Amino acid sequence: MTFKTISVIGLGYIGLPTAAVLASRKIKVIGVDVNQKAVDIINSGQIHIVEPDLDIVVHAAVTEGYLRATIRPEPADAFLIAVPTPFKSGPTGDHEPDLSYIESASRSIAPVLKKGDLVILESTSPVGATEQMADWLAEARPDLSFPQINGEESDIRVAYCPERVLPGQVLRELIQNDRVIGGVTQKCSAAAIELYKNFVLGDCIVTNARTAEMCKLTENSFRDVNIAFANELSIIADKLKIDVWELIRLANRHPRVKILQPGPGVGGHCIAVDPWFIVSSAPVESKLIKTARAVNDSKPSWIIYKVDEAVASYLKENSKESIEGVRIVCYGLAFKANIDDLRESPALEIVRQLSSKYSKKVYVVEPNINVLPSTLSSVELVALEDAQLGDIHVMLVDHDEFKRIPRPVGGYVVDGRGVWSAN
Ligand code: SAJ
Repeated sequence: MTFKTISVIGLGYIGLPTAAVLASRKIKVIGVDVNQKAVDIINSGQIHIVEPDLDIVVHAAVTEGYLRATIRPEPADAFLIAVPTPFKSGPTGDHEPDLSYIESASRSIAPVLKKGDLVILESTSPVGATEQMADWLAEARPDLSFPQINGEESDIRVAYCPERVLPGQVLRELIQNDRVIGGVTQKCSAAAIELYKNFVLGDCIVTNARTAEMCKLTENSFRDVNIAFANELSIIADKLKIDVWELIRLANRHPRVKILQPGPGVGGHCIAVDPWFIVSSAPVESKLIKTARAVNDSKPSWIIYKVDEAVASYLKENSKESIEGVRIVCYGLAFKANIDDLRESPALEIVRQLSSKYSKKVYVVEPNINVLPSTLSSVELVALEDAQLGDIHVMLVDHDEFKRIPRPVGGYVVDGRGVWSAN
């Protein structure tokens, strides 16, 4: 089976790099997105998201004629679905996965499906989503046979293959990471392997769709639980007057201990979301996973509490100062180091809350952005060189630029990332 034309549905942080990499292998790629603006930007050879080097690959793919974007699905030999799976909104939707984007993507490709086509779901999904997607396709196309009903002899092949790339390193990891391939049948897996082998240098390991879905959720939950351990440890260490960064460095000298780094909370659109998909499928059984979420979600409030403590100490020491005069400088807004992505960023939330508490006296240094989001209207964006004006210094993101500056002298420090840890 050769794939002459591959369609990627959803041209976001995963879909666009995947489409561009496939096109760079001289395969005709049709990218589909409901956002006309994104489609126009891509067709002009540019990109609407931030990811190192992606602009170069997309520009080459579009100008060489291998990648084209559209809002309406067209016939292809394979369809790769990479659309969001957010939480349901509304009072009953708390932390329940919303599969409506997958449903509408499936229903939009159904009319152009033909015998022999492969459909792969890449979106992070709760267990059972691939079977559900295959059912939506079958419902829309009763004239075609599908593997969940007709097994190996089906007209259409269906598989789940989660993306596992790290934002900031997407192009490298897309090619080098191993892929877990969960076909609905073995022939479905074999077809999916053939597709990925066009650009994946890592191993393609076969399992069933449910295990592949759970594998992706497990990876991100593993990280969340381990970060929660580090975050809890940081609060315990603070209470016991121990430097948690030194403590972790020492404990990690043990050959079988590898503690992650505490921070101001867990941000981004994956690690703070995906564990809930396990919890919603097995709420009674997922005790540890649920607790880890609570620990990580509570960390921003703890940082704010530490800032309040620092402000109180500062005012005690400087009795002539008033609370209105205290200047708080926050370092970083992004959800992690060396990126400009503010989505679900704990740093952003901390700065927002501090600015409503200590109005007009909160400053932020964020070398990766030029304009502050509208939620921070009373916050001032300042250059790193101006940061010394602060009375309280709050380290929120370990950007490389911040690692190069010494711990501020004469001010109070709340170091949420261990950048200024003594050892
Ligand atoms: N964080 C810590 N301490 C750490 C590591 C991370 O506080 O020791 C924080 C970060 O600051 C950030 C959050 O966790 O706020 C998430 O950052 P991350 O680098 O752990 O992960 P993401 O969200 O950028 O990407 C993750 C990756 N998953 C794993 O490493 C298991 C990536 O491989 C996935 O493809 C991605 O989620 C995804 O799309 O699901």
